[in-house]
Amino acid sequence: MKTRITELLGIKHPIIQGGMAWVAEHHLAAAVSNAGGLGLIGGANAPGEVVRKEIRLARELTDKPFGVNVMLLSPYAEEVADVVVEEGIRIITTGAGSPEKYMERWKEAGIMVIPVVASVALAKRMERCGAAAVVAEGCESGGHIGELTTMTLVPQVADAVEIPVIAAGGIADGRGLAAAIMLGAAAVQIGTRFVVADESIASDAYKDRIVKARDIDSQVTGRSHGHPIRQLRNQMSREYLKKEQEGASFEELEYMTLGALRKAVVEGDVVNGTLMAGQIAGLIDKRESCQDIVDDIMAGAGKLLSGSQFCI
Ligand code: TUI
Repeated sequence: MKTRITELLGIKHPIIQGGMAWVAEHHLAAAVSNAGGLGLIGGANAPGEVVRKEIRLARELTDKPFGVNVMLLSPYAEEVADVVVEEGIRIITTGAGSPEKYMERWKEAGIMVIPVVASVALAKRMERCGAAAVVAEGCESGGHIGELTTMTLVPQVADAVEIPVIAAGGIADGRGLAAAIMLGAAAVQIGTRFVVADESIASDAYKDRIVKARDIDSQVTGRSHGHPIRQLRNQMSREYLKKEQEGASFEELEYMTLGALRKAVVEGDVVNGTLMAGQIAGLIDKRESCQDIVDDIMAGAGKLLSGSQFCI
């Protein structure tokens, strides 16, 4: 399936892996790229030198294009912004903010910048300052989210900008890809389904929670202080919400979740860890390789879209 995004990024399939903190490291990124999608290394809260190492390790595992996600709330965002240039990265996505202050630096280095946006206003601003595309991410996504759903955000962003739009949030199969194309997107970004991939280093316990999740098993914490995070319900999310309802300060809540994502992903602590995952977790019922995931999505979408005028 050729779209404006497959042509722009030089990839076979219009599937981009989310830049998930702790999960999106070199094994997963390389496996998604080798499967014909675009793998991403998630910079998350990692120092620049850690990201540099991840980039070099990914290069040993794939000769296909892959990118780096720069998480703009990271205390290391500035040094990661330099590392991606020094390492010759060609594709950057950004999350959790506006990358305006890095745009000139990245564009001068010939990098395609693809900001994740949660509103039409930010999408337009990103187009004006030279973004190559945008990811329009709905609040069905796991992790840090905006307000709008994918169904409402994607067509409004697609109408507002000329650059290609990548849909994210609530997409895990061929139906999701086909629907995204119908809404005006030229590709999808997928997170939760790749967390359970064989090549994902996420703990068995984390993967099991996603595979067993039902439709209603995610909830959003942190709305009261403006950092909403979608995750699967567990003791941690319940305690957090209770404290939040009791009016706990931002600092107290932050302290509570310090290192909690690592606990879930790396240590497999699904009781005290933060189990970031999207609403589509209920649809995901097995572990498989990235190649099988990509092939399944493409086969499903191919059937639905055959003869469609929406692909190029
Ligand atoms: O960034 C994400 N998802 C994430 S980042 C993350 S790590 C984290 N840890 C603690 C606190 C916060 C994050 C876990 N999940 N997705 C991309 C995304 N970006 N979703 C929403 C946004 C967004 C929201 C508002 C981007 C820009 C924005 O406004 C910026 C502006 O200046 O208008």
